[in-house]
Amino acid sequence: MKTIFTEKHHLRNSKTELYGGELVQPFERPSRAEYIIGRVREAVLGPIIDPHDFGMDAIYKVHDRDYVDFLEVAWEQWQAENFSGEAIPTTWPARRMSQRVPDFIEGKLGYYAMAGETSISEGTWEAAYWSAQVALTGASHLGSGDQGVFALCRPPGHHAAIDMYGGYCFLNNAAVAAQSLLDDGAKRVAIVDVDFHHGNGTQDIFYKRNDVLFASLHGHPADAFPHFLGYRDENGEGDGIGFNVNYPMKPGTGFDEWRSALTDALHRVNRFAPDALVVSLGVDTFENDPISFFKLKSEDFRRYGADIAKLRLPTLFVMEGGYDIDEIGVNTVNVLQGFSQLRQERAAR
Ligand code: Q9C
Ligand code: ZN
Repeated sequence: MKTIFTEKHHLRNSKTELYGGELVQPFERPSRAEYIIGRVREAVLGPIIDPHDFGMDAIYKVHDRDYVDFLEVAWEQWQAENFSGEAIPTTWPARRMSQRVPDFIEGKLGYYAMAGETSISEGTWEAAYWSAQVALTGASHLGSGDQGVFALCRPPGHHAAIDMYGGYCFLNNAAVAAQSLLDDGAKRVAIVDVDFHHGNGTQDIFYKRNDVLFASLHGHPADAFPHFLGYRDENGEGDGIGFNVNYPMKPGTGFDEWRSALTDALHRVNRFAPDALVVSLGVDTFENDPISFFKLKSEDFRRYGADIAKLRLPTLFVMEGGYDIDEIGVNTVNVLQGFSQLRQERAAR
């Protein structure tokens, strides 16, 4: 299996995350991708390929122009105010307040942020741009006949909505890739989000559409980030009714229960009969993840990788979260090996 990867992810190296009332070193840090690519090499998963630059068009297809414009200049505008730290929103357009876009950078940050933990820092836009190009390059390889491709995206994307960033995400890499598959001729694309957190951004982007089925397995919003989306009764709107499926689960959920939810999601994908599958691959479901509460073990990742392979769909894995740095490489590559090995066994018969 090919891995798409670039060292440009290092451009995202924020020094601060607002966590527990303190500014801490971000959980979403460059070493995450280093451990993953290290394990890809060690396990000899396959060739490692640089992203192609597909430009901005694919990004504008899933994000609003004014939002992308804001991301491109946010750090510059923040610096122009001579603030000493990184850019963090402090005020939001909450209930019964105006939804007009302010001019001043502090107002813009609040307008475009869905959460406050994620600081914007130097290089953030460039890293987010290349992360989206990694996903697009992965999609282009699926288009030319590969059965499974790994887009090692960083920063992650699934919390990024049509016009909002947060949860360590700026551009929705999985959504950008899914849309590009449709634009290249796919009639239907399914996205299965196995990150511990609800893929609120991906849900937002495709909520009114029936050409993308979105299914997300995640910590129940009553207990887990992003807190305000991801309930079971969110099934889509308009043409999209029936094409959004959420599986919220309680603290302490182990592999058996999680896998039943995945089995149900994969059945729905099968009935949807898509031309391709995008997996939002977060490994923060791991039992030792520092910010999550599911109990998957390293071997479980291999088992569910094989479950996904049984769909026999061209599959693009897009990296999302996972914060137990020590095991992030093993857990991620276990999914990919579980997928590839089952595919190869079936192909050999
Ligand atoms: N008490 C991704 O996995 N804050 N984003 C969590 C926990 C935000 C996670 C706080 C977590 C965002 C891509
Ligand atoms: Zn996550």
